[in-house]
Amino acid sequence: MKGWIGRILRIDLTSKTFKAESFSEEFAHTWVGGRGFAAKILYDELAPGIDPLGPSNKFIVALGPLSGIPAPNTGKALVAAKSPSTGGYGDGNLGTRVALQLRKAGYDALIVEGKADTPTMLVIEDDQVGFLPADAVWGKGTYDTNDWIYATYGEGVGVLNIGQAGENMVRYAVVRSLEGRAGGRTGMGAVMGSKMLKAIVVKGTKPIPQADPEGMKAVGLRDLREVHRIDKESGWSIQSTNAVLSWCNEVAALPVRNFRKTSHPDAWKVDGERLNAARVATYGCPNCTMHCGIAMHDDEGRVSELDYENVALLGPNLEIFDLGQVASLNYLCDDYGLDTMSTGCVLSFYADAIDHGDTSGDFAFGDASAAKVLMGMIARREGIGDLLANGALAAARTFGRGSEAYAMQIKGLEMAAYNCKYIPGQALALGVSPIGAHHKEAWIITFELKETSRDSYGPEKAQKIIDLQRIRGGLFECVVSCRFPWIENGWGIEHYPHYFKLSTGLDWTLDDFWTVSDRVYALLKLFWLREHPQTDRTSDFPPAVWFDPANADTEGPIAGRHLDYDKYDGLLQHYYDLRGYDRRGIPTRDTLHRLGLSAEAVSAEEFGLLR
Ligand code: PTT
Ligand code: SF4
Repeated sequence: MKGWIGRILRIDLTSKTFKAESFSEEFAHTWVGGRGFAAKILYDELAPGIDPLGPSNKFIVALGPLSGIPAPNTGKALVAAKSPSTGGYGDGNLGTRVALQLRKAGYDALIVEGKADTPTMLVIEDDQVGFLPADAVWGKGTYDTNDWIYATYGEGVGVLNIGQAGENMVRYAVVRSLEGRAGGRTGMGAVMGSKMLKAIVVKGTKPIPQADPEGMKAVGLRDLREVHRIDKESGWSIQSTNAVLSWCNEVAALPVRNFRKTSHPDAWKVDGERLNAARVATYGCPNCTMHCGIAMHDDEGRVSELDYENVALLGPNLEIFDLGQVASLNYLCDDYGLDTMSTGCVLSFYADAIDHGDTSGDFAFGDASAAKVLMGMIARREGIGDLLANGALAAARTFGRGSEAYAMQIKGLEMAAYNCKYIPGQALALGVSPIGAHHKEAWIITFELKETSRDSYGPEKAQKIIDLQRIRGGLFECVVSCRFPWIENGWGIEHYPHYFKLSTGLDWTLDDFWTVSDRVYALLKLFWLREHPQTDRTSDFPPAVWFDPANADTEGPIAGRHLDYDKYDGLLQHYYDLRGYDRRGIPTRDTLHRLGLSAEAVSAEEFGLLR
């Protein structure tokens, strides 16, 4: 087999044993890699109803046939498990040298099972796996942990690690990699923590088998240079992801004050121009020539790397417009290993609930000092932090009094930084994301506002979401490569089947990838249904507040407007029809058979899930 190594490393933390397992060509061709591998393994191997924070959950690092090869932006890895924040399948994609080192060690994926009885660090060096004590770094933040690992094993190793939030099983704890950023906003850091797994260190020395290594090198190096040239020409990396902040403010799509407002006159203070002006360093993932990570000094002089999502949800969403303070909140999230996005939404929900008298507490919008204290309490699960560590939905269910309506989450995962009060297509894209309210699956907002009408609930939006899901949540998450060259700099999607051919020798069309993508999405739906048998289409709805006339803007471009419940329901139905799902949003028997999921259909029948 070329392109894939054909081996998965399975590690049991309970018995401190490991083994390499082979997989078939058929498995590789059916699931490709990354999300495809992780979804299939978790669906097959996890018993329904297991506790995501118990020893029966499995933590997976999955790579794809493009991981680590010399093609643009291939230094990414997918981390996956049953999600402690949604109870469904969860994953995240982060830049890390592990993407290269694990493949060079001879594996396409890693499955970590069981639970260690003391804090543990896994050290994988080619065929060897060490189970080492992690006492020296347990209780420490991700920066100190990473420094300690680099000092011990050298700077070239791949590292995934967690901070105090992961150790204390905060349900939105991330996995960190200082060679990239943070991944697994669906609580993958908490899953590592539940296994007492502080870090994974990987070093490999073997070549990655490729069908045409010389061709790959020539094309890949040429394209790495070309992507760099295009990026310099477009100037995208000057402001990187935060370029979108001023646009969102302009078009009334910015989350402000727990998404109550859609713009703010002070938003310019935290926009891409200000971030670029404050830049003290530029970071990039391995194998990348776009280097989009902009870092600045926070108000305490620490270096903090900021993206749009982090700025919008820790800044305007909390009504904090001092970039140094936002950088400081971001730094703390990175160090504790908290997801910036969920943390921003949980804190804004808490401030809103106090404001509305639905709970009491000492926190208000605009109070950066109190936000910092609360973050520490969440990471350590102290006081009110223990409840907030379970996420906005759990807190709302405790506060009651109708506060669930403004807990900004879908399926239990807190909202991405797009205020869709009156953006039906993007609201649907977040609603039908299989992992909860993450923008990674479909970012339709620019198409919606620039190429169609904001007022439309037409099927063209449902189709566009599927088109984007196939590329973003399907192709990029399965071959495992960063999507930014394509999305931000227009690097043609047709390059990817070409890289795939050079790597695997297979002559696939984009349609072949769309089939794999549809298969993976259908399987994720079955996974969701198995864990939530009472599910209905309302699990694909955004929070009630977006439908509430009382919450409509009072001024600006969308004054008096809000989402229409029945029309949203109609748009959702277009999406189900196009995907071949039933009225509950579950793939029909015919769809499952068409996608080659007959075996999964049988098991779904056994669980009584199909109607
Ligand atoms: C991603 C989510 C994002 S998406 C951001 S900013 W973004 C936040 N970053 C965080 C952070 O930083 N620190 C922290 N403690 N928590 C954070 N939570 C948030 O996590 C990310 C880039 C970005 S920056 C994006 S959009 C693209 N995402 C990709 C993706 O999902 N798949 C893919 N094939 N390519 C992608 N390219 C881009 O990568 P999650 P990363 Mg992360 C400091 O993984 O769980 O999906 O959360 O991946 O290495 O951090 O790179 O405006
Ligand atoms: Fe990482 Fe940004 Fe490069 Fe993508 S474009 S690989 S997120 S540095």
